Amino acid sequence: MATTLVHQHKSIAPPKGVEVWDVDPYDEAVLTNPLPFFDALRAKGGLVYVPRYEILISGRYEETREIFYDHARFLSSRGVGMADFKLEEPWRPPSIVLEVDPPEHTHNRRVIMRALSPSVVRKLEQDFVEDAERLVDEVLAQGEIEAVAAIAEAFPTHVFPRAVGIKQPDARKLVDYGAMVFNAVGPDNELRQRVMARAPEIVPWINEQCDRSRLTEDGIGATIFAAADAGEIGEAEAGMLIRSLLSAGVDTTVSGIGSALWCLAQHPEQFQYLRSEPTNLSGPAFEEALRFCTPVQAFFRTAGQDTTVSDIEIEEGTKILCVLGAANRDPAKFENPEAFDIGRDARGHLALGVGVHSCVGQIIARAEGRAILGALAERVSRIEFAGEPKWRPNNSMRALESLPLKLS
Ligand code: OVM
Repeated sequence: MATTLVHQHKSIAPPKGVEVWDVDPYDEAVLTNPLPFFDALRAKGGLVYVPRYEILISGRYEETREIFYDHARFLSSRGVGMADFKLEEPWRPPSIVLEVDPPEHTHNRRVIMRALSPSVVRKLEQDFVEDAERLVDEVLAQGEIEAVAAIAEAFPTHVFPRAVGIKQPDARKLVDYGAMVFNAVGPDNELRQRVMARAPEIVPWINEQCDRSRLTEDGIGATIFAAADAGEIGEAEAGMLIRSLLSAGVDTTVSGIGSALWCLAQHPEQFQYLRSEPTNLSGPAFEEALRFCTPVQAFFRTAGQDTTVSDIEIEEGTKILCVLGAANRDPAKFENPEAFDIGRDARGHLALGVGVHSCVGQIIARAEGRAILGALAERVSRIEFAGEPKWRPNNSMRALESLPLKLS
């Protein structure tokens, strides 16, 4: 029997004791200015029910961490977006690392983990630093720049595809695919439909890059195909893991670096502090930017069984939106969370998730962040706004549309 799913997932009634909040977390005004939503969400309880989507939302640190950490009760295999893959056909073949549970997840993740290991990234890091220094010299010579294009997009789209071993990278297609992937986890709203309309020009190109013939023999991609040669995974799976690198490795770091620049422009005293010790503080500065302006604002999990969180009864099939950006500003976890303070201990933030699905590329992401912030701190004496920054609405990613800066 064919049933129409109103919300792309099972219909769920509000659990006893949770506040019902008629908010639209996907309203463009919320997506581009999420802080008031975060505060209200945490104030209303550990879980809140949103009738227009029949979902639960979690915005406090403790509950968000509990749900994200417990992959056995809160599944990824039914999709990390609003659509339940058990009931709706996904827009693309599911990721074999993001949209899967253990034990398959464990097996596939191990292959990528090895390809992105600390020793691999250590070898890349010197190149990242040199590229960052070259880029900073270039933008410094221009004086006024639009920093989303000139730094936030330029840097990751240069260093990451090269590290993967993409022979013919196309920065625009990589960034636009990221926009599709991260908008796809939202409801089927206008925003999602607008980016999905471009799938025919972007998806085939992405899929082509996942073929072994498109990859160099010395990159991260080649290491993944070596696991196929060793019989650990199939050739098709290796290609799917390349797709994961291209899905998760570009927009995330573009957003993280852009937001870090925005934070430093807004807090000149923090940039001066960073300049006092670029080597020691570029890591903590990037970490604090991840907490303060969390790139992946929210992912869903699906309750695989009837369960409880903070005494709230959750029915099997419930979609729970875990708002990592709100959890990262929870005063119960972070002292004075509304202060951007690169001297704080930001560890424990949920920007890179927690548990078995935590960001598998975090070592390389951090190396990129440190390289660019370190180069800025070494070469630039002041970062100022040269116009109004604009945020770009996205169903899961906090990202800038434009960031006019003056560097001196
Ligand atoms: C993937 C992937 C992994 C992490 C994040 C992501 C939605 C995608 O494996 O395709 O963004």
